[in-house]
Parts: sequence; C-alpha cells; structure tokens
Amino acid sequence: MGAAFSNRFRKTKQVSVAFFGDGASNEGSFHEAANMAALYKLPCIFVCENNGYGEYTSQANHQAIVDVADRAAGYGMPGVVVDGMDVVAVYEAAGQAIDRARKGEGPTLLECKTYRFYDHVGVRGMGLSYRTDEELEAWKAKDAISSFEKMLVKQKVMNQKKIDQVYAEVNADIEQAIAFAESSPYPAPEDLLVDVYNLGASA
Ligand SMILES: Cc1ncc(C[n+]2csc(CCOP(=O)(O)OP(=O)(O)O)c2C)c(N)n1
Ligand SMILES: [Mg+2]
Repeated sequence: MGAAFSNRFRKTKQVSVAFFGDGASNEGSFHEAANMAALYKLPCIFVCENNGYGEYTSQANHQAIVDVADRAAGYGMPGVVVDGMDVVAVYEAAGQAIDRARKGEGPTLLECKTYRFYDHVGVRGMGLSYRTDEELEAWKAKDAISSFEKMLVKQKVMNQKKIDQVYAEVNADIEQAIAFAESSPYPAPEDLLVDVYNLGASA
C-alpha cells in the first residue's frame, strides 16, 4: 500500500502488487491495508494465493469463508476468484486489475485458487498427517506449469524441443546463481545495518 501511495504521489503508471496466502488474509495488517487502499483508490493489487492451508491448518479450520475474495466487499473493492492453476486465466484477471488501478479506480483483491506441493517450511510434501497424499497427487495433476506447457504445444505456440530449451536456459541461470552465491565472500559485520532504517532514531 505504501508503494502504491508512492506511485500515486510520483504520478507514475506503476501498479504495486502484494502477494500473500489464505492464512495471511486473517492478519490485521491485511484488513488495514485493504481498507486504506480502497479508500484512497490506490493503484495496487492484492493477490491472495489460496493454497488451502495456513501453515499446517486447512482453510476450513482457520476461516469460516470459502472465498477470500468475499472479503473485498467489506472494503469497497472488487473481489475476483480465478483458477490459480490456469496461467492464462490469471494473466487476464491480473490485466483487468492493472487496467482498473491505472485508471484510478482503485485496488482489486484477486484470489488465485491453488495448492501447495511442498510444506509451509521445507520441501517434504508427501507423507505428513495434516493432509493426504491422494489430495496432493490430485492437485499435482493440475500443476500450472505443466498444464501451460501442454496448452502451448497443443496450440502450436511452442514445440517440445523449444520447451526443453527454455528449461535448459533457466536451469543454467539457476546453476550460475548458486555458483555465484557460493563463491561470494560473506558480508562484513558492518553491513548488518545497511538499508535498515528507523525514522524515529536520532543521529
Ligand atoms: C505479521 C505476522 N503475523 C503472524 C505470523 C505467523 N505466521 C507464520 S505463517 C502464518 C500463516 C501462513 O499461512 P499462508 O499465508 O496461507 O501461507 P502458507 O502456509 O500457505 O505458506 C502465520 C500466521 C507471521 N509470520 N507474521
Ligand atoms: Mg496458504
């Protein structure tokens, strides 16, 4: 919301986007930001990645609603539910929210229904008691990236060779980034406070 206010103040055409989870949508800070952003018609988009779990608690056990998007009505902004596993649907819904924000019509709450393949912390995924492996497998079958790949091949936008090439390029970038990180020196102790500020602090 602060970044969106800055966009407005500097008269840029930028739109700020805040990503958060279903669990985070229960936090007071979300509600305060949603209220003020809608009141000031700020150019921002609230994107809720609803993956059905807040840490290890299912959505049904942490909130009484099914659609987080319903919360938008309480603040005076549109709430839109979209299939978060459908790349094109997300692209189109996001485009509408961006247009609205740029026209000065204010924020949108965009709820993307999705799933978490790994856990809140760590990468285990399978074999944990808070959800079944069957549920996880069923959602994996709807994976956004592989579904998008299949669509691109079917629509003849890309062939498998080109897709493999994109994977190779991205994997090479990742390898390079890891090598860079591992070969970089540790920061100096005095760098601890770089970019940390406190408006209330006196010099
Ligand atoms: C400001 C703040 N309040 C509370 C927490 C504690 N907390 C950590 S994770 C979490 C819930 C996260 O749920 P969700 O947003 O659905 O993320 P997911 O578990 O799906 O990754 C909360 C409340 C926190 N980290 N920060
Ligand atoms: Mg979640």
